[in-house]
Amino acid sequence: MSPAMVMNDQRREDDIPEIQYHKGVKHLFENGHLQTVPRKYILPASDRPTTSIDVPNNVAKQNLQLPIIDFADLLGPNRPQALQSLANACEQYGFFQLVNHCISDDDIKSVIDVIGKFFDLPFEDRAKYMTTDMRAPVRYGTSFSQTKDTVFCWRDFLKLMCDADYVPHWPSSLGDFRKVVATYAEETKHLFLVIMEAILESLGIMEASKEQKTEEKDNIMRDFSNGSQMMVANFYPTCPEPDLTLGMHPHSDYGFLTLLLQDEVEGLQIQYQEKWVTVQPIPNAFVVNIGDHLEIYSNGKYKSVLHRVVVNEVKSRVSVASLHSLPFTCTVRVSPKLIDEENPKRYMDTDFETFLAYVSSREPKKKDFLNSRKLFTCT
Ligand SMILES: O=C(O)CCC(=O)C(=O)O
Repeated sequence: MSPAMVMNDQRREDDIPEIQYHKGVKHLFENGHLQTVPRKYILPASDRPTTSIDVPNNVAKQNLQLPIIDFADLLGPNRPQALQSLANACEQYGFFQLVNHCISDDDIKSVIDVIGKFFDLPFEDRAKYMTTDMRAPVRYGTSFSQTKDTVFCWRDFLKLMCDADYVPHWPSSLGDFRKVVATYAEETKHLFLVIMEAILESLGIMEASKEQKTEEKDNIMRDFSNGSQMMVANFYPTCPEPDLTLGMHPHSDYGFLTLLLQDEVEGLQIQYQEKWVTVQPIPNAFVVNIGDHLEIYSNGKYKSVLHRVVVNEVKSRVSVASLHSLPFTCTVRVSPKLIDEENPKRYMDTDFETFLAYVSSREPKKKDFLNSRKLFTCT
């Protein structure tokens, strides 16, 4: 350890009572505790975002230009080419950026603003929504899994279940919060349904001609219409020593697709060709990624990809992820159309209860849950 590191370690604020960490990073920040990163957030050297050991090996210096899918092309005469680009993006990256969608810049600005206002509320007002109950319609919290993480993430979050029945539970003290977020939830659900239909077509679940509907496609699209949607708003405060910690640890998302809105501040990194690469924000575009459920449903053709969030010293960051899947009560299974002699069924059936039981029983790590559903080791 260098003399500078020893000095830094000596002045580290370690007399913070554990309970303070559970109030969130923003609260610590507001209470002036953050001249250095407290030990609670310091990752082992091998897991840090940049270390002198791993820079040449697994951290790419340049940002990654993800494939871009033009939403209008999915709906018009260019659909066949757009489907091909979509299939390539899903197979090669598990991520793409969606542009030219029908959500207005004003609606996007309003949702980022209103989420920012929530995080700006006095701690006591935010704290009303603090719970470790993963089924709560509204959940304010910190880190990734607050009850299980040994090292905390530099992130606070607000999770909202998005069924219309849940909206009356959402924060009410912020003027038009409910209206703005409910409108945004409906709009992202529409995007999800259009993209999901295109993905089914790209997988051969639905034939190229709209007239040739298949029963499987009709059933699953009906389930998606009634499906689960969870909104996760993330707030990453500025960090005095961003090389020691992460805003979010490497993870994959549990659902079929996640539609992520990020503000103009970089932070999202995805694993691509065994390197961590930064996703360059495009104003008002959605970063869309494959979740574990779609990896299962597609029998591993489209894979969920590990991603993480780095923080910085200069600017706080806000992102809003909209996670979509089947209804919480439905079983997720491999599509029978994607099983044959060459491609035997690779994943066990699963459901939301199994996922909750799994993540409640251990520290969530990387793609552990998905790996626990594999029937045999597959690439
Ligand atoms: O903030 C981001 O860019 C990513 C958020 C994320 O991965 C998540 O909410 O699961």
